[in-house]
Amino acid sequence: MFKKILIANRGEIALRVMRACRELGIATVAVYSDVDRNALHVRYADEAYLIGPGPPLESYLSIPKVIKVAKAAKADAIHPGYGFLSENASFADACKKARKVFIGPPAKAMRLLGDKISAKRCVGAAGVPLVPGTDEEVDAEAAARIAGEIGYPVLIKAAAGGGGKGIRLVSDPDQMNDAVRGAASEATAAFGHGGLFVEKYLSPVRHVEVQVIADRHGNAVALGERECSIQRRHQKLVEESPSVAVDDDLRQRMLAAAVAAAKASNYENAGTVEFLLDSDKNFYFLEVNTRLQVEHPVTELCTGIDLVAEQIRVAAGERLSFTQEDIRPTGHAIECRISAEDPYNSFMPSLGHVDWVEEPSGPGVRVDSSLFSGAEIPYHYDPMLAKLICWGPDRSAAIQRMVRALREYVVVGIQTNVPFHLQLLADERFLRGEFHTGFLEAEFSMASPDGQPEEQAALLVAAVLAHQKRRRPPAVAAPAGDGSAWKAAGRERTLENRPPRRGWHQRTG
Ligand code: MV4
Repeated sequence: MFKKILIANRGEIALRVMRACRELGIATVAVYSDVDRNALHVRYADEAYLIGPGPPLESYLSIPKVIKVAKAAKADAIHPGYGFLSENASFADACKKARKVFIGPPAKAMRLLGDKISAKRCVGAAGVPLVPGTDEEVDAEAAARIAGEIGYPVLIKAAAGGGGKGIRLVSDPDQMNDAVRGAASEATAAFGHGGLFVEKYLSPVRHVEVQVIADRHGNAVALGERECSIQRRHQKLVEESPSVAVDDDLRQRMLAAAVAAAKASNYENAGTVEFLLDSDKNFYFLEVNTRLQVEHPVTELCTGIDLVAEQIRVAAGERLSFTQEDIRPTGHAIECRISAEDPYNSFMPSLGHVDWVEEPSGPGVRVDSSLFSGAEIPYHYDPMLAKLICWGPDRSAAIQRMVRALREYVVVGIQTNVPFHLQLLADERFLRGEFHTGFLEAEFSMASPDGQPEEQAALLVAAVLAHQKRRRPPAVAAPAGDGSAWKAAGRERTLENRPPRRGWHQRTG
């Protein structure tokens, strides 16, 4: 087993990985940028090295800098977390060259699956259903011919793409030339490769993904599905497992397809096989994410498996500690991504100083967080600060627990999207499980802070007043420890001064 692991990441995921290392008795090495000097992952690690300024290209994305620290600190292996270098096959090569184990799939599998065209060809050949379209690169002429055959609307997608970049919707032949030109230039700019393919545009669809993990001894196991349709501009906001749309028969087929995709690509380590699921319960392979994902805790809470510990073990050459038959997911788990974004202001990033934080806890609640009182939220990185994950015996118990936990969240100094989550979790369609990938953008609108629908013109004045109230910097609730702040805020109650007709348990704030 490894003695020391370098974690080439920051924020909550760096902490998550280090916690697994510590439980396994493995020493941890952090890397950090200037603006992360006081970050939690730096304090948690056994050793930490400054690697450069805030912009990711000069720090967390710099392969030479990360490799240099790994060598100097004598780390045996490198865990890339998600984002940054996690899906960079050249980084996996660089690790190998420096004789550091990359905790992830082989570079060859990363390259095969990173190209969506070769991924479709490989996974399709294993019998997994594909969206009607091409598994070959197309130009505008070929795209128009194929679209004529499968019927409009179609999507033009970048082979090097993923996560929504380099995609164009084409509803009729007139739009084809512009769409192909636009997608190709966007893909070239973003990925350095402008190859395109065509697919029938399926709508409405759900986004359902299957967690897999494989060892280097030919064992591959599927750990259940996650429903990820609650997203906005390709950013997931809420994930849950199991999916309300997946019954036992469908699950068995989707999990078998995911294992077939892993085996066909000679996959090793943790990965996620993404599918689209239509309203007739047909599923179609989309792509494979060759990393640990943000939403992995949802699967951990239902299966009891520590995915990061398992990633480390299989990267060290061990066999998976379980078989497919051992996996019996129990209950229901939901994750809300907590980010520094103002849901009342089109999810604008809300950066700066965090004056005070109190995070939820209690039965069935997990908080994977990089927040602390006094934290600075830098501008250079993703605004996701924490993940709140709740488990319950069934979906409604998990949701009730999540509502309870969200109400416990206190973050003073910056805006967070907690109010969005509370409103979503009260939405009838969400509660019935009736949603698709277009739900948030097409069917959900954020109410104003006092709970009134924003679009009601008659309430404009009230909304503006509420807005101004919200904008005023909140009083810092940092208690002095002797209750004086509470008393000064006029919130201290005794039996004598108790206001009439207000129950003790009634919220006063
Ligand atoms: C699709 C699709 C409908 N039909 N492909 C968007 C990101 C990329 N990874 C795949 N995406 C989609 N591909 C076909 N043939 C709809 C989407 C899509 C989507 C997929 C997953 C999660 C959120 C999404 C939001 C909008 C569109």
